Amino acid sequence: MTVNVKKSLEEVASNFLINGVILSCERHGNGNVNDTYLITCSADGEQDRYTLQRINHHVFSDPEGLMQNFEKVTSHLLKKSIEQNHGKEVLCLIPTKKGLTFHLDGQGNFWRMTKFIPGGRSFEVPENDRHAYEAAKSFGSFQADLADLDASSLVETIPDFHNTKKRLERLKEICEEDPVNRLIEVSELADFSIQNQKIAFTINSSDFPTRIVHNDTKLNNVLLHKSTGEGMCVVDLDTVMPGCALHDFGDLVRTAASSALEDEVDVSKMKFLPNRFSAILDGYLDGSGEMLLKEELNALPMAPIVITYELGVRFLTDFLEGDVYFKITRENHNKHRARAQFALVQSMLDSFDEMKGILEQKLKSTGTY
Ligand code: GN1
Ligand code: MG
Repeated sequence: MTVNVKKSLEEVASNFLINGVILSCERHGNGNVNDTYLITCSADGEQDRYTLQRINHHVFSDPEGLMQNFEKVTSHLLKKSIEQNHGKEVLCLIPTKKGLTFHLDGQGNFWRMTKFIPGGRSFEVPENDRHAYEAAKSFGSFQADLADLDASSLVETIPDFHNTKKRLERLKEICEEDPVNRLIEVSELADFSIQNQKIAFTINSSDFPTRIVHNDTKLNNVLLHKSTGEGMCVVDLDTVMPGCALHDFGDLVRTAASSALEDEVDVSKMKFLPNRFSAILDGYLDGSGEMLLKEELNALPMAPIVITYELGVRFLTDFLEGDVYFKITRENHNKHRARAQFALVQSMLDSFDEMKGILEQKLKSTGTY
């Protein structure tokens, strides 16, 4: 980070109600959309840390609505945490000196700050089944805790976010246009998406209850305790809005029950891990309690296939558009991501009967069927 960038970040940070002198400012996390920084301050001989984020307003067109959601959701979660005394952390917003939840800088960028949560760590891959279980339990109880918040009070921060059919339509359009002449490089991936297009029609949100869900439940969007592995805090709340519980379950399976990272170049390494799926299922069912209806439970094995296919379609679309949405850190990054996702879809399809069997066994043993 250059001295000038550091200076301008310190200038942004100084608009928030923080104590003391800013000691350092570093890039933080691996988000593909927003920019995140860790700010360390010194006050009265102690060090305080904060997370500063620039909201990507090209992706989130209504940052003010988004911040209203953020406030409503975190206040509700905090109330639940106090009532239930469950000891889980909730993201805590630091207001600006003007008393607002965000700071708008001179270039039209929206910034927010939260207290840094010490002791937590985010993982790209679970180190063991316990991590997978704990992450799933955290997302399950996140949904359950929000079940009594009025969904209609939240803004839809990205319309049609998990409308897989629309995502596929967009891919088809961009294949027709091929604006940066890249289709020739990914024709096999485009073929895969068409040959498997029925996946996009299997889970329609309108066939399931509308719930407040997270919508971006990658493993790295939950903090686990760095030594015990216990779920500590669900983070990255920008897409929390009315939606379908199945997408949250599916996206966690996509990222936590695969043998390689979502952008793995060597696709022979990309395999679905049924044991991890089983641990995620246990955690999710324990966390969400009695909340899920029978039709939601029955669709759980299909959900990871849908969301992994959807991500493959989104990455491929972005590659064909010229890398305009997801941050890339290397050439062909979105192509590699799409290829890895479709390899994972294939591996999940091969294991679909096994997934259904695992679910059936669990529901039988808990007397749910
Ligand atoms: C983005 O920013 P991050 O990494 O938490 C994206 C998700 C994708 C994910 C894929 C708002 O999430 O939908 O699943 O990348 N977020 C948005 O890595 O599009
Ligand atoms: Mg994130």
